[in-house]
Amino acid sequence: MKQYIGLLAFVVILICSCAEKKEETAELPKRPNILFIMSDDHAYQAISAYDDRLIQTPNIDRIANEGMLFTNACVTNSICAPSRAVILSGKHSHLNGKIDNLFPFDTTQITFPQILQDGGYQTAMFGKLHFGNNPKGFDQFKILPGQGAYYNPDFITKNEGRIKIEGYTTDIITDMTLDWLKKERKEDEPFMLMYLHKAPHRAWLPAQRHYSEFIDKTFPEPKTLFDDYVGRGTAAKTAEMNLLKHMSWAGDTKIPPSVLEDLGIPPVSPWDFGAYNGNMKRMNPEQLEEWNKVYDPMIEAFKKDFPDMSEKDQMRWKYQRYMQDYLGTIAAVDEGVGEVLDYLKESGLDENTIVVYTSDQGFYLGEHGWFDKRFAYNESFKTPLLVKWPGVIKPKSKNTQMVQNLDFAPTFLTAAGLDVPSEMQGENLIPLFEGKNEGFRDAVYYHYYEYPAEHAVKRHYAFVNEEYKLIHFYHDVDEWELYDRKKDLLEMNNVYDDPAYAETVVELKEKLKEMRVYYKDSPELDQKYIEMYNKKR
Ligand code: SGN
Ligand code: CA
Repeated sequence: MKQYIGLLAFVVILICSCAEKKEETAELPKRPNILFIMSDDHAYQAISAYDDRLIQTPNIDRIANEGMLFTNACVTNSICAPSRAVILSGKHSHLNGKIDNLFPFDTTQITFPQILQDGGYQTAMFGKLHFGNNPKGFDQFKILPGQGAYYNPDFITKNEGRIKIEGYTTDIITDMTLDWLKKERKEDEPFMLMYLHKAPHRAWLPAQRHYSEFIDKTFPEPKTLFDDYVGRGTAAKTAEMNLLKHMSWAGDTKIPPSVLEDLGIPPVSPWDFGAYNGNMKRMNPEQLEEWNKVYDPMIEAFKKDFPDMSEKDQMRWKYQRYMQDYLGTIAAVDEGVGEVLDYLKESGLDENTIVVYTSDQGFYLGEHGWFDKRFAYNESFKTPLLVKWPGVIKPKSKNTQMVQNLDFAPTFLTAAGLDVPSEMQGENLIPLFEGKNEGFRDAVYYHYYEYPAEHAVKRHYAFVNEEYKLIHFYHDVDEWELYDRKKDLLEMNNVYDDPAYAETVVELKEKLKEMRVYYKDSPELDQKYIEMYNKKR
C-alpha cells in the first residue's frame, strides 16, 4: 500500500510539474486578429467598469469581464492627433514629430499597420484619425476629415473619394466596421481593424434616440468642481478650460444665440455662436425637429431660471448640461461596441481576436472645474484600457502597471509574430496579459506641447511613478510641481517647495533627466519644437 501511495504521489508531482511547465511555455495563439476600438476623449470616469456613478456601459464592460482592466494606463501627450501618432508609430511625440494637432504626421516613418500589412494581415480603419493626411498600411479606410461632424458626416475614403453619409456618426462608423467584417474581410487572412469613434468629443451631440434619456438626469458633482487652484502653479490658474468661464453657452450647452442675446449673455469665445449654428445647420429638417422637441423645454427652463442664477448656480447648471450631452454620446458608442462584439461572437471570430478598448486620452468631467484634457494631471493623463484575448488573458483580471499608448505597436507586432523595429519605444504588454508583471517599467515619461493654443495649457514634461508626479512647465514660465500621489489623490497640493520633500525633489529630478536621455528627448528638441511652432503660427 505504502508503495502505491509513494507511486501515486510521484505521479501527481510529475503531472503537476508538467502542467506548470506547460503553462510557463504555453504558446501564444498564432496570428490573432486585432480589433482596436478607440473613442475620442472618453474619460475612464465614464466607463462603468471603472466607475459606475455617471453611466452604465455594459458592452464596453464586457471586454473587462472577459479580459483585463488596466487601472493605470496613461498617455504620453494628452491630445488627440499626437496620441494617435504615438499609437501608430510606437514612438514618443518628440521622435515621431507629431507634437500637436497642427503639424501633419510625417508619413515617411513606419507605423505598425504597415508592418502588419506587409506581414500578411488585412488592415482597415473606420472613423476619426485627425492626422491631416491619410493613413498608410491600410487595405481599406473611411475616415472623418479633421474632427468630423456628429450629424450627416463627410468621410474621406480610400476608394470613393470624399463622400457624405446621412445619419449619426457613431452609428455610421459602427456600420462601416460591421460591413467590412461581414462583406470585405477575407476569411483566410488575419485582420487588424481600427474602429475609431468621434464621440464623445466636444460639442457632444447625442444620437436622437438618447436625447430624452439624458436631458432630465442629474449627475453627482465631482468634489473639486469649485477648485480655485490655490495649491497649484501658474499653468492650472491660467488654463482656459473652466466650465464657468470657458465652456460656451451656445456651442457647448446648446442655448441658441438668439436666446443668449435676449438674456444679455455674451459669447465666451469668438467662435461660440458660429459653432452652434454650424452644428445645427448640419442636421436635416427631420433631425432638427426631433432635437427641438427635446431641447426646447430645456431652453425655456433656462430662460426662466437664468436671471436668478448666481455664478455657483451657473457652474452647477453647466456641469449638468455638459454631463447630459457628453454621456448621451457615449450611450451610442456603447451600443455600437456591443453590436461589434456580438458579431465577433456569432461568427466565432472572437476566439482568436484581441479586442482593445481605449481612448486617445483622458478627459476632465468637471474635476478641478474643468473640461478638456492636455495636462499631466490625473484625469487627462490616465486613459481607459480594457483588453480581451481568449486563452491568453484570464477573464475578470485587473492590472495596475503603468502601461502607455506607446505600448500598442510593439504589443500588436509581437502578437502577430513579427519583428518590432528597434526605434519603437514602447513595451510589449503580452507578459502582463499573461499575468507576469515582474520587471515591467516602474515610471513613465510625459510631454505636452500645444501652447499657445486653445485652452491655454502651458508646455510641460513629467516623470510619473506610482508615488510621485514631477512636472516641469516651461516656455513662458519655468515652474516645477510635485504631487504626492499616495497622499494627495486629487492632486490639490503642489509640494515642490515643501522642505519635507527636498530630498525627493533632488532624486526625482535626476530620474527625470535620465528618463529624457533614455527616451531621446532633450532641451535642444524642446527649443526646436518651439521654433517650428512659432514659424507655423
Ligand atoms: C477643438 C475643441 C477643443 C479641443 C480641440 C482638440 N474646440 O478645437 O475643445 O481641445 O478640438 O481636441 S471646439 O469648440 O471646436 O469643439 S482633440 O481631441 O482633437 O485633440
Ligand atoms: Ca481626443
